[in-house]
Amino acid sequence: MTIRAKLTSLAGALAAASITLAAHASEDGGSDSGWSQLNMTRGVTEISRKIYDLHMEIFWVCVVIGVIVFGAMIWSIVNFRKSKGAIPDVTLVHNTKVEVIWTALPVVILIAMAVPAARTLVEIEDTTKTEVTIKVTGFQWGWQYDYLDDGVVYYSHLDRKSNAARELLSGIDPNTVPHYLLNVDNPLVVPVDTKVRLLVTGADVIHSWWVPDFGVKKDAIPGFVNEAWFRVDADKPGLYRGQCAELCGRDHGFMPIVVDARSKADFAAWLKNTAAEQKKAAAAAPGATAVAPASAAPATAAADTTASLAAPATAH
Ligand SMILES: [Cu+2]
Repeated sequence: MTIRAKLTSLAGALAAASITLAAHASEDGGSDSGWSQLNMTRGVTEISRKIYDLHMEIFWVCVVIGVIVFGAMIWSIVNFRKSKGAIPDVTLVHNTKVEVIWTALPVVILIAMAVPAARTLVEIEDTTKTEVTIKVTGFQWGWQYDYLDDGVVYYSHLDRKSNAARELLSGIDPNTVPHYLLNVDNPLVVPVDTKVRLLVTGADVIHSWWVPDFGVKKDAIPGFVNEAWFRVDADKPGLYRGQCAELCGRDHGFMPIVVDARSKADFAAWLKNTAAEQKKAAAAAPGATAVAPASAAPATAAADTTASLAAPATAH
């Protein structure tokens, strides 16, 4: 086969493949399947959309540059090849005019990209005027959410069904588990249309709190408090999912994040109820916080330990 014939058949195969893919994409249509899954999500916050738009802007700048540069290269290679009798043109070597153009043009392009990028970055970092503050602590392996102003604290772990199915030789088909490895027992509850600030830290190693729909990915580093914020669109309450995005040890893949965005009224009611429940539980079992260390005590303290362990159970 000649090179030309090979290239023709390769081009034909590529065209066929892209037509098939395009057909699939139009079949899927939806925003979270097909081609769109290859791209960033537009998300449900103003910032996530700004990040998306910025990403697309820069993407198209790169596409245009790529097409022009590779187009010029391929065109020159094909049209000025030796077999066509091309003779090297040495006038472009150290041509001041050309050098000025190919230095100035990239500078202009870079500045044009830096301006919108910096604007979005400044907005991402602006944690002023927040209405709800939640401390998020990553640990091996799960998350703790602490509503600093309301005294509500709880842990969020991988849900029981996923946890059972993921065990080696569990015999459970993961396809039968809804949202396998992406469900938690206690989601983070937040109000919509409210500027929620997260104070993100780590208890043991570095984790990263990542919810793509909010455009938030923040490292949870022991000894540091990182800030992030989001405001979910008023008309977009619902469940949003994410994962730990920093390899943090054996069960890194088993500490998903679920955010339950509720209407302001629902959130206020939930917060009030949960605060009251936690207060009641704490009052019923004043030694509850001592349970963990006590259970590790030597056998002589066994009777005492059993008593304090039993207390929180009766509270429910
Ligand atoms: Cu982690």
